[in-house]
Amino acid sequence: MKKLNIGMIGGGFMGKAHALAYAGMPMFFWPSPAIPHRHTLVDITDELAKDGALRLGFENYSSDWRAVVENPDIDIIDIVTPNDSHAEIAIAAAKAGKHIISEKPLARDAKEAKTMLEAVREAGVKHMVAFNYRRTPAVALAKKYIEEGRIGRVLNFRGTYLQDWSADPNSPLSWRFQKKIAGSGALGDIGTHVIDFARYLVGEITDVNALARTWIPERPVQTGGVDKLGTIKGSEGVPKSAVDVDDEFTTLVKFENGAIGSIEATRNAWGRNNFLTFEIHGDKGSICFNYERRDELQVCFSDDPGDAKGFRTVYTGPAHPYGESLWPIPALGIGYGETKIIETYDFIKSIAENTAVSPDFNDGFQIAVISDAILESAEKGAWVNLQQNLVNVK
Ligand code: NAI
Ligand code: SOE
Repeated sequence: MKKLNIGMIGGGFMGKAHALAYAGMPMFFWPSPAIPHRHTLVDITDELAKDGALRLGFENYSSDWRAVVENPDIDIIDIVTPNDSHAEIAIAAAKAGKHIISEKPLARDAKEAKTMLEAVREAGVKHMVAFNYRRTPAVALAKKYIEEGRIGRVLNFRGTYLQDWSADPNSPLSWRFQKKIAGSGALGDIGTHVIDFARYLVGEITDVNALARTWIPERPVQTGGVDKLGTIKGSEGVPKSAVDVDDEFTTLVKFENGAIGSIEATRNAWGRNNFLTFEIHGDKGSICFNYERRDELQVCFSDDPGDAKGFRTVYTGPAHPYGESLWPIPALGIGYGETKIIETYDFIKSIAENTAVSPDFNDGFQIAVISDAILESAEKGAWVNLQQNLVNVK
């Protein structure tokens, strides 16, 4: 069976998730299209890289991503670093002829994302952007129902991503609160997952009208280290520095197919953890999803008998997308790890079988264009048309 050597750049939160997926993928998807081999782990120092390689099961380690990108033994470069290094690593990897999976958001803005898209297109390598939530079986099932016409013509999409890990003003100023590293705040970090849902399930977005706010204008400085997502204690008394990204945004959206809707995201919503949801209304039914109950899809069809009309729960299992390869009966429980395992399977398969995979860097670029338009709209207090923004990204 073909082996594909992985060079993974970054050994933090997503490093763990992707390493788990490389190890677990063949256990679920067998026979596998190819076996991902954890070849080299890169981090910013030899010490961190060595520790990461041991922890995440990589054969080698390095603190020099350029050398790993140039290594002829490496087939795939996996980018799991903060957002400011995605473009430089991806462009070098494409030039070296490596297939690339990059974490989301693809880049800090559309201009940067476009350079990455151009590089992978020119190199003819496979490319994927890691919007893994669309690989939750219940989300893929929603897509199937929509494509089969089960809810008819889609009229409305309401999507949210609400978290509370940054609601405490003492939660530190990690890279996620710095524009030069993250590009944007809640928008790029979590809002982009909802934008991915909207495009995947409904279609292209043409116009946005947004509001954005930074609720906590300064935070205690975090010196180095991975982003602990608000869990570093004892920040009281530590010097503070300015936050220059959004804490929250909300936008109205218009879709190319005539549907309308709204998208919102915040990391300051006390009581919400990973409240990634959508509710979609069609002219023949409705679908509802909440990632915090990710085995479940709520459905209501207009031809349900009158005395039984209302939302009912479909528990995903072997009868549903990806289900046969996962667990033998419904509702045993899909976790975050499984979404990454499915993502890895689809990416490895696209390389082994030379087929297209999505979401790819073009999707990542389109999402960056929409994100830029949301910030522009919030700034201007007016509708922004996406076509105009696509034209402007030269
Ligand atoms: P993190 O802060 O936990 O880890 C980042 C790691 O990259 C650290 O080990 C750091 O030392 C290393 N690093 C930074 N610059 C580097 C460089 N130039 N070369 C080598 N290593 C470098 O960050 P996290 O949470 O893992 O985020 C990484 C990326 O994954 C971000 O783009 C983020 O938006 C995305 N992400 C995606 C998620 C999803 O659900 N798809 C979930 C969490 C993060
Ligand atoms: C923090 O908001 C975070 O880790 C995001 O970066 C991820 O994309 C999201 O899936 C979970 O929360």
